Amino acid sequence: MKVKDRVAIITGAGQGIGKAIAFALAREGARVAVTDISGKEVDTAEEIKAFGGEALPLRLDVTNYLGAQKAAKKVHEIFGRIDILVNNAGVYPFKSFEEMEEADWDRVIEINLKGTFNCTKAVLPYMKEQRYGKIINISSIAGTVVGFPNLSHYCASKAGIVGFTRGIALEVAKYGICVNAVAPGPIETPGTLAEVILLNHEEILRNLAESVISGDEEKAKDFARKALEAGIDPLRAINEGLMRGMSRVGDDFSKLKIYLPEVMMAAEAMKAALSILEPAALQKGAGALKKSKVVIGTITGDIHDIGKNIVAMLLRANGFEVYDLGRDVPIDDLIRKAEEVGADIIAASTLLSTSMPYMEDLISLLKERGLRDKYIVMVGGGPVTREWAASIGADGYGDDGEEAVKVAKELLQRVKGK
Ligand code: B12
Repeated sequence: MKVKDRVAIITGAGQGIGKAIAFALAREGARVAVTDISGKEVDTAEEIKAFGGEALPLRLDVTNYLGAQKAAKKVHEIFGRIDILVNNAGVYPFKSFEEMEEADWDRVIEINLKGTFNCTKAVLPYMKEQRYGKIINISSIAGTVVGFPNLSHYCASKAGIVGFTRGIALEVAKYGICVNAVAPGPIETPGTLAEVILLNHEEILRNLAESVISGDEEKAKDFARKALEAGIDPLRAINEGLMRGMSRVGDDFSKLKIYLPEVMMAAEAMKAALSILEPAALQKGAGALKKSKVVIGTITGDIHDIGKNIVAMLLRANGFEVYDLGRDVPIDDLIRKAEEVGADIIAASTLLSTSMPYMEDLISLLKERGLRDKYIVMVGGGPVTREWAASIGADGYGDDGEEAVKVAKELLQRVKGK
């Protein structure tokens, strides 16, 4: 199509596809009216003018029919005709159908579908009088070929555009007006990228949590990899993904909604994901601190080690040299290892109230052997509280892995001047 000196209106031309179309037409010599609701139409027009094109920026909310009429009138007054209309303005807010409110649905239909009606109606008298016009409606493969999850309103609007195009094309052909629709596939634009990134991150974190809840090791590994690929901080994947799932498992277990086998499966799934996230977390934090040594273990009688492993991992990620003795560790072993490696900190974890007294025993034994002042003792885990930790004379406590690291660093500086 030769477009030199033709006058084109492009809606939603502030960015993405609309902006690209405006540029393409202007490059071919068309005079373009670039409209948008965002204010970015001014930038588009400036950029077009900068390479010698002719552009008129117009603020337009396509859902407002009177506004569309005014815009068409202005374009006609300034350029003397309207040859081309590209109905491009559209939104695509990702939302599952279950979460979708009536207002979400209405907004997408109003902008994408009714906006197309409004602008077409507004330019028609001019095109009819000229007995010439090209109207191009931007549909999508989402309205013609495939469905997209979390975009049912968008799919409906784009399918509506196709139906509208087919109907009106037959009515106005007699005036020399040609109406068509194009249905692009996914195109990387600033708008789609922002939505996709947000959606991806949330989706990945949700899937990580779900993989733990359902005890699905393969899914856990798969989404741990996806989290890294999508650029999610591994610690965020652990805290906002895996831990969220594990806390739900804990709740369900205490309410007897699930039983031990399910908890074991959840634990395995969490470990599988951690095996992928841990190296990435370590890589990120490596070398952040001058070497200090920590001996850590889950104390006598307790085999819970997920929380302890996370604490150990975060300490490593922050530059500590960590000696992890595993689970169900006798207090004597903790002390012996600390002596052997010249540790700064002994860290004990437990999730069982029945194992908590061994933490107190650890401190008594250190005193008995005249070693109490040699080591910083930190305790933590489900039933352990700050108050209880203080009451047994521990030096530090942490609610979670991040606090454990923070407290370890503070204590090292305060007590050992490191
Ligand atoms: C997973 C799990 C298991 C798994 C453990 C797998 C594994 N390898 O760890 C399995 C299925 C094996 C298991 C077994 C049992 N479990 Co269990 N289990 C859980 C569950 C659901 C989640 C624990 C978990 O991993 N949480 C996630 C981690 C990341 O959190 P966290 O451990 O709290 O760690 C964080 C902080 O506490 C802190 N932290 C942890 N350690 C340390 C250390 C230091 C120094 C510091 C500073 C901080 C710190 O940082 C961590 C990271 O942010 C909890 C319920 C719950 N809501 O906690 C029950 C729970 C701990 N289990 C419980 C019980 C009773 C058992 C069994 C006795 C059941 C049975 N009848 O056999 C056995 C234990 C047998 C034994 N001898 O140890 C009870 C404990 C009750 C109590 N207070 O004593 C709980 C609370 C469930 C309940 N509501 O009844 N369990």
